[in-house]
Amino acid sequence: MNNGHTFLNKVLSIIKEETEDNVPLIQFKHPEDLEKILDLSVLDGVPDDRLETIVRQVLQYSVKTGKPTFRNQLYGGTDPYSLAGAVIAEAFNTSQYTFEVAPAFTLIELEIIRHVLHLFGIPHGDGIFSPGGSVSMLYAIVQARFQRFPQVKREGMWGLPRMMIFTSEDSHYSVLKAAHWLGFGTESVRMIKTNPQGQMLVEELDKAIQEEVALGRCPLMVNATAGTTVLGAIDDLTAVSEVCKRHGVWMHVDGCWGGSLILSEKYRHMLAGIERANSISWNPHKMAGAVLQCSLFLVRRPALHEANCAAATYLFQQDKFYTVRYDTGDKSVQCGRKTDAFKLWVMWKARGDAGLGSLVDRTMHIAQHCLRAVSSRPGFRVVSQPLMCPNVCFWYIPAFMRGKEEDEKWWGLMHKITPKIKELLTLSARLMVAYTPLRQHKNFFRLAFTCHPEVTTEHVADMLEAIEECGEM
Ligand code: ABU
Repeated sequence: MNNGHTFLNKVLSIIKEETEDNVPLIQFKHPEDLEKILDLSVLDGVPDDRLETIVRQVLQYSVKTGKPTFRNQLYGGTDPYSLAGAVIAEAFNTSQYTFEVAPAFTLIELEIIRHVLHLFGIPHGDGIFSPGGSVSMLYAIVQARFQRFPQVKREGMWGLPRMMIFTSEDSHYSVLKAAHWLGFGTESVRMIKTNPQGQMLVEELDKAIQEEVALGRCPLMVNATAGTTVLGAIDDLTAVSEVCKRHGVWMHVDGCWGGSLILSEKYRHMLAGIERANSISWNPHKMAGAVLQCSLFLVRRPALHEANCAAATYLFQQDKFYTVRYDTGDKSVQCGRKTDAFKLWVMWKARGDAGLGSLVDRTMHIAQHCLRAVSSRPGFRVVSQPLMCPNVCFWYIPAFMRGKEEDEKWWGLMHKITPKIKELLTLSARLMVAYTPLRQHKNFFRLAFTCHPEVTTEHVADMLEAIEECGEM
């Protein structure tokens, strides 16, 4: 007989068994083949023992993102305390909109926001957990627009001047998506050139703003990046802030990736100038190892409620029996909202500032080690240095291509070889690593390191050896 509770009790042991050390990183199957293997149809119910077999199969073909060799994205190596928080948060299944349904979780979110605002140097601001960096980008633009044109909330964009957003060519694509979604149009985004390390050219930014003003347009927001997705570049935030101040433009810092450096006494100087921002986004689910999704949007001027509230009377009644300012949900664009702060709070509570800081230090140390190894190993060529975040980007040049003229044909081949090596690495389950072209650069690898205490320098050596071996097949 089926019993959901008995099934639930088994789940932790299933997860443990399916993520044992001897389980491969991935058993890759092409979608058409995987579709045939998995019993996906939900038309007819199945007995619990059959369900267990199917669930185990799902896990068998899922990527084990906690393994040191999962270096495919900017997350991986989940913090066990955060995972404990996530399990509890899911089990208690509540929404973060009102104090009455999430009393302790509400106070926890407020405490984390208070602490994080303090760390970023904007102690009088406000914040909200959002579903990810792209939604935080929407928040940033909405806040910038509301501060400049508060009537936009009632009247929309009718009658407003054409507003422009500035961001670097290496910045995250969420700027373009947000420009579309919010009615600016992607042509209202000015992409500013970067230097070879991936930092926005601040003189170009200044020039672009002046050009837009001369055209009668309204420069609304500059998005500076602290940790670009590929190279991990951190814009010169102080210089950007001066340009923003001179032109009266909102400064947002997309610190989704690099924002975690704020946890480290040794590396937080890399974020100098972030305390001048009007708004900041930070994803602890990336470098810091919190469970997805755990993402924060912070704003200097506490106008989140004013900008976003819709005052639904069935939910945010003003005559409740407790202090209604603890009903924080109307600051959000969401109605139902997960208790994501708890996943961060549990790990922070267990590790403290110092513990999280040393995890970041260790991560940067491993990345520096990897960069040195890549720089000195035959066949490897670094794309960009010095490191600002723990991203190590490089090409692997197979032996037969070395010492040849690096003309267009040569680079054309390099462009094809990098994804081929990735395919071999994935199929052999030795390493999952990202690759990408960037600006004039043909496809190269990005090894990004996150706060994963089990990743060692030996793992780094194994990863490079795996790339080498697959590159010579
Ligand atoms: N913001 C998305 C990052 C994607 C990646 O992990 O490369």
